[in-house]
Amino acid sequence: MRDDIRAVLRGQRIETPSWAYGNSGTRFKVFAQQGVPRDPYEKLADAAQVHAFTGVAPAVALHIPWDRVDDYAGLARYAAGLGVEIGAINSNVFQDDDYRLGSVTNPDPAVRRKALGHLLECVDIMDATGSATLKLWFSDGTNYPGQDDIRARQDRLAEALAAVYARLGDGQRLLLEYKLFEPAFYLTDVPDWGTAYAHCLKLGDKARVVVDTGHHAPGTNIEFIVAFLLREGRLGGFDFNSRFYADDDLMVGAADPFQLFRIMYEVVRGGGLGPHVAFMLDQCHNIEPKIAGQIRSVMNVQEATAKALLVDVGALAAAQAAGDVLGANAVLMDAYDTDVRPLLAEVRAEMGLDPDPMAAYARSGYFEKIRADRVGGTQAGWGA
Ligand code: AOS
Ligand code: ZN
Ligand code: ZN
Repeated sequence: MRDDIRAVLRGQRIETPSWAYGNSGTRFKVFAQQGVPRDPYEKLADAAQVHAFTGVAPAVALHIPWDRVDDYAGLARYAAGLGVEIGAINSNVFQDDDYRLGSVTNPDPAVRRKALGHLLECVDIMDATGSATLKLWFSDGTNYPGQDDIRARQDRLAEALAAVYARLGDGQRLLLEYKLFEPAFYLTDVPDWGTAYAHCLKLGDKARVVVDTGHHAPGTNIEFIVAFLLREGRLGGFDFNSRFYADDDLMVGAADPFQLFRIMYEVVRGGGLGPHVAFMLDQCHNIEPKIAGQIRSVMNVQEATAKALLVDVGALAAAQAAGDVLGANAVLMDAYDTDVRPLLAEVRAEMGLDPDPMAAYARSGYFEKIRADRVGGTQAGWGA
């Protein structure tokens, strides 16, 4: 197997979310699991296990206020001591009663000021933790036609984004996430990549679009969006997860590994495998064990990446140029149909890791230890 492919796989970087380690559920039920973290420090400790067994998950996304602490610089030092670092700072302007009619697009200027204040606080936390990325997702929208003025809400959104953008320091950037619907059911203020892209273009080069794979209408060609944004230099990252129906937040690669491969092929094709694109997981493990679920998810991304790297680009270009429809498709499918698990096992061995992260984690006794040590673990704050 080519050395360059192995090197890329060794250098891959997948960020796990702090909220994946806490209890989560749906609006019907949150099933509490044993041993879940009681505070952000314990979430980092769990994330460090995912990195220890995969070698490619060195960053942990935080969510404010779910991960609120007194000393963020201290939290970052604690992370470093565990061998991980703080990744994207995720803002939360969706959980207060004040946000019933929206946050930065709310018709009430006082609510808008409050929401902006939180977003700016998140940049302070980036300064303290050394995080380079602010991830913005707005639940803002309306439930009924006529409820509010669509254009005015776009104006308010643009105003808030400009204020946040102006606060970013050197080396910091803003990722704007879009979502088709939910919690708003009629209109969402950032419903699609085009809206996010247009706002990012106006803001400047430090603003990029983040693609959450669960945030599209069924049948949407997500790899097209990825190809387009990469071509324009505006793909900031991914929130990876799987969906069967809506924003299911299941393990990435579980519902449609072929789609994940197609996305990763466009990432490779567009030069997106690098630090300028953040490969984040945005998942909730409602019924399956959380740390093992994260390890499995990281491995699923690795497998899709390995297959994407295996595409014979020369043969593909030749078939495409010749108009050989079936030949071109066969080149892509050959890569997808390759069993890359032996290759990844070798890559892990080269990194000094156990070739089978799931089994190694299970053998480690970590879960048994946290189950005994941690009593009264907390809910992630999500999906209740
Ligand atoms: C919400 O649906 C989005 O996917 C968010 O990215 C995310 O789940 C939330 O911001 C958690 O912090
Ligand atoms: Zn997301
Ligand atoms: Zn989501």
